[in-house]
Amino acid sequence: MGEAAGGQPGVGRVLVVVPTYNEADNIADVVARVRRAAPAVDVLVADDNSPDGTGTLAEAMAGTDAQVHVLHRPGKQGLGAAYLAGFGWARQHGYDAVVEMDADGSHAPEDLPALLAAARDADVVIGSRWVSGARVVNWPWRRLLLSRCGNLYARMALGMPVSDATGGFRVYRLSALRAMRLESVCSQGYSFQVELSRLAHRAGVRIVEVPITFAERERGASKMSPLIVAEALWRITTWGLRDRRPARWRRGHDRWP
Ligand SMILES: Nc1nc2c(ncn2[C@@H]2O[C@H](COP(=O)(O)OP(=O)(O)OP(=O)(O)O)[C@@H](O)[C@H]2O)c(=O)[nH]1
Ligand SMILES: [Mg+2]
Repeated sequence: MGEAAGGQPGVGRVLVVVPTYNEADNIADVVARVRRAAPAVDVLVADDNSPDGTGTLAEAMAGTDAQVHVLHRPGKQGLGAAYLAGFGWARQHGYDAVVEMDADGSHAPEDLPALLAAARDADVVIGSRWVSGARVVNWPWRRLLLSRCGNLYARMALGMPVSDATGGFRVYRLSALRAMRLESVCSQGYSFQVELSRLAHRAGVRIVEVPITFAERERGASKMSPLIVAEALWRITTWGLRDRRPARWRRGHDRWP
């Protein structure tokens, strides 16, 4: 392991997990920016065998920087599966916290120090687009509307005091992930972020939101699809209805801890 000794003050050893699928135009830049912005943290690129060679590019970076690692996965299995594999890797390698971050430049690595500073006094830090001080740059109005409505619906259906439950720039302490019982996670796409918000809220861990600057991707193609939106809608509705049922009607892991 090449991580800087001592890790992040007040947080410990931190691993930034970057899931990738066809991000060859972005991955080198984003990893370099993370390393500059937060030199004490390590990076794990979780690549789903991208046809454009993202995994090979990441491997080359890992060859010259002992704080960069690559998890090669057999094929495209969705964001949630890539993150769960990355979290498992972090656990096996003794990290104290993981960061979720997109590879497409939407999440600015330069915001990472603020997220890590907030993690000193929190179990989960959400980089939020919808709290005071945040900025959203170059997003088409349709995406803005989808995000605002999606978050409003998630907050109402699930009763969570979280402004940006769909965002994917976050810090989780490993202790929080253990308390959240990730074995119940079923999301494939972006509802993964809502599902983890819900599990964190239910586990009673300390959640804080920190304003970020979110920018539309400049290079490469979005993996967002109507199917992904439909999955999120369906799952949020199902969880919302399930959470409202009396405890004696719920099965197994759906009970409150
Ligand atoms: N490993 C892996 N990564 C994925 C998969 N789907 C998306 N990603 C990555 O997850 C991150 C977010 O995906 P994006 O396509 O940017 O999705 P988005 O940010 O919701 O959509 P845009 O705003 O349109 O970019 C990026 O780093 C993707 O490369 C997948 O199936 N497997
Ligand atoms: Mg994106």
